[in-house]
Amino acid sequence: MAAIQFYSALPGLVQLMIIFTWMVVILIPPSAAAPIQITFEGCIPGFADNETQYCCPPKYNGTIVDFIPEKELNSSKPLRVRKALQCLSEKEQLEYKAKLDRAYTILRNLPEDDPRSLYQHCILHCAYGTGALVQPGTNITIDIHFSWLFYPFQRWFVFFHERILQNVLEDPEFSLHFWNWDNGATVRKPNSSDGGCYKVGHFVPQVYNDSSTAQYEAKRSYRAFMSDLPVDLSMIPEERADPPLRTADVVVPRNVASMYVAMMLNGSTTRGFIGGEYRVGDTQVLDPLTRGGSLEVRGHASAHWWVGGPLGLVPTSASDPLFFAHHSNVDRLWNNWHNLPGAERKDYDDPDFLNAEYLFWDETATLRRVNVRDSLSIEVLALEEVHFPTRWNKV
Ligand SMILES: *[C@@H]1O[C@H](CO)[C@@H](O)[C@H](O)[C@H]1NC(C)=O
Ligand SMILES: *[C@@H]1O[C@H](CO)[C@@H](O)[C@H](O)[C@H]1NC(C)=O
Ligand SMILES: *[C@@H]1O[C@H](CO)[C@@H](O)[C@H](O)[C@H]1NC(C)=O
Ligand SMILES: *[C@@H]1O[C@H](CO)[C@@H](O)[C@H](O)[C@H]1NC(C)=O
Ligand SMILES: *[C@@H]1O[C@H](CO)[C@@H](O)[C@H](O)[C@H]1NC(C)=O
Ligand SMILES: *[C@@H]1O[C@H](CO)[C@@H](O)[C@H](O)[C@H]1NC(C)=O
Ligand SMILES: *[C@@H]1O[C@H](CO)[C@@H](O)[C@H](O)[C@H]1NC(C)=O
Ligand SMILES: [Cu+2]
Repeated sequence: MAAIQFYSALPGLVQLMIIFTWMVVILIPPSAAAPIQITFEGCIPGFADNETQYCCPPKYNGTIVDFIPEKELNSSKPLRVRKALQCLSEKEQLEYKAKLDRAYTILRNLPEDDPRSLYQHCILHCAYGTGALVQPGTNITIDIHFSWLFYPFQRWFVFFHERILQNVLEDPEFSLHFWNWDNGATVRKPNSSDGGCYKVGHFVPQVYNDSSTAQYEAKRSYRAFMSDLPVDLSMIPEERADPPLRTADVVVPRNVASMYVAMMLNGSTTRGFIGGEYRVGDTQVLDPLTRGGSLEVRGHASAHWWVGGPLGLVPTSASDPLFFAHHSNVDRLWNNWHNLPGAERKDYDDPDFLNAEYLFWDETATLRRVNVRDSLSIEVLALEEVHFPTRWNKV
């Protein structure tokens, strides 16, 4: 109504021009849709946390090799299992802690320009998350956050990290067990069908909390070291600079509610959970709430901020080994989401989603090209993630 009154107050020619402009806008699509295909060419300094970030991947002289799961992964081998860290037996915890220590000692000691070093993991995450990478032939910066590029990127990142750990450990069965932060159940009884585990998962896993090991990060905030302060999954961005102290009695019900929103309410649709579309020509998204997926912008981001230190900031987060246990859980929850009630809980079938491509370093320091399509089934990636019973779907 207001718009019509606005038009009729204008002289006739202007009215016609406005109508013509609208016709052009309607008849000519803004750009031909195409999937984002990452290249490291043209990498520029990124920007985050009010600072320029220098995180371009190292020069690569080799050939980029497509990673094709059906060709490279042995489908007759038993699937590997990722487990909830707090539910490993004492013996398993000791063995796993020693393995992480061995692997991260190696990754920390590799030369800085070795793509498998922990340092280059951090650089790669920074490049993908601060606008250092650009769309080919343009200055349009790319960010894997706050859109449908997020979960597939993180699944591949954890996947290749796992392969690098397997390689340095010479243990092809090694799996990245997950930090089960969404599990704040305190009243469940031991149950033999889930391995008898009834421990809450909302503290920083003990295997990452031993200062004598290489998976330890001393610069995490004091919260992360406390054994009676559960992770806060419902922080908002404004609380990030100075996280409020929420004690267990307050934070546990808030976490259950937050997970319920992320997985069930806001996560009830593809758009809500996976996040919005992101195609060639689209600009970098900086605002989480415009098109970020529900779990990405809630539980996931909140846990990053709550742990704090390097993990709390995009440019440095992958320098804390806890990153990979955290993202192993995000990966699991994405998988878990498909099995929740509701017909709409499926991934996009849009070709610009399925054909989006990323680049990652593999265990031989070869640059590998992967796509979203191949990330959508964990079985294809030779993984079987534990469907650990959750509480947030019983609110
Ligand atoms: C961002 O950096 C500029 C230049 O260093 C500084 O003037 C400004 O206060 C900073 N802003 C914030 C929010 O920290
Ligand atoms: C790649 O090529 C550049 C220039 O030809 C050379 O300086 C550099 O050492 C090479 N890097 C590797 C890892 O081979
Ligand atoms: C694939 O895995 C099966 C079962 O572990 C094994 O017998 C077979 O040799 C493997 N094949 C290859 C090509 O590695
Ligand atoms: C990118 O930006 C730079 C500096 O503003 C400019 O010189 C260059 O022409 C731009 N390139 C493209 C492809 O737009
Ligand atoms: C034990 O866990 C399984 C799987 O989560 C569930 O189906 C079963 O109802 C549980 N049993 C008891 C006694 O809680
Ligand atoms: C981490 O380790 C410290 C030192 O041993 C201990 O006091 C603290 O309770 C541990 N925190 C957690 C969450 O297990
Ligand atoms: C959840 O959905 C509501 C209503 O659409 C929206 O206002 C809110 O920003 C969403 N929150 C998250 C974390 O996605
Ligand atoms: Cu993250």
